[in-house]
Amino acid sequence: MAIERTLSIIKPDGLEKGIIGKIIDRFESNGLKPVAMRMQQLSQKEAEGFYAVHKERPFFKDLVAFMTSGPVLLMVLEGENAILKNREIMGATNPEKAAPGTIRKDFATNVEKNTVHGSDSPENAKIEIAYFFRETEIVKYDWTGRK
Ligand code: IDP
Ligand code: MG
Repeated sequence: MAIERTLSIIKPDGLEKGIIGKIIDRFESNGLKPVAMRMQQLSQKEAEGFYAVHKERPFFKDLVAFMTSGPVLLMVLEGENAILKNREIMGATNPEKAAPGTIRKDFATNVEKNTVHGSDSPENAKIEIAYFFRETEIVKYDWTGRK
C-alpha cells in the first residue's frame, strides 16, 4: 500500500461546534498525519470553484452559502491508503446513512452540514490539494520505519 495525500476540510459546522480536536484525533488515531493546515474564510468564488463539479446540482447554491458561512480548517492528510481511509473515517455523505463511529454519524447535523470534506480519488486529491496549498506549505514527513 502506498503513502497517499488527501485534502480534508473541517466545514463551518465543525468549527462552530468546537470539535476540531475531536476530529483531528480520529485522523491521527487512524494513522493519518496532518502535513499542512490553514484556517480560512472561503470567499464565494473559492467555494464555487472548489465545488464546481456540483454546479448543476439543486443543492449547489445552499452548499456554497454554507461553506462561506464561517471559517473552515483546510488540511492535507498523509498516510497509507489515505484517500479511502479518510472517506471511511468520515462516513457516508448523509449522516443518517453513515456507519457507527464515523465522524459524520457522530457529529454531522444533516446531509449538507456534514462536518468534513474528503477527496474521493487520487486524481481529485491532487487537484484539491493544489487548489488550496502550495507544495512549499506541505511539510515533509519521514515515513521510514513509522507505519
Ligand atoms: P461528499 O462530501 O461525501 O463527497 P458529495 O456528493 O461530493 O459528497 O457532495 C458534496 C457536498 O455537498 C456534501 O458533503 C454536502 O455538504 C453537500 N450535499 C451533497 N448532497 C446533498 C444534498 O442532497 N442536499 C444538500 N447538500 C448536499
Ligand atoms: Mg465529494
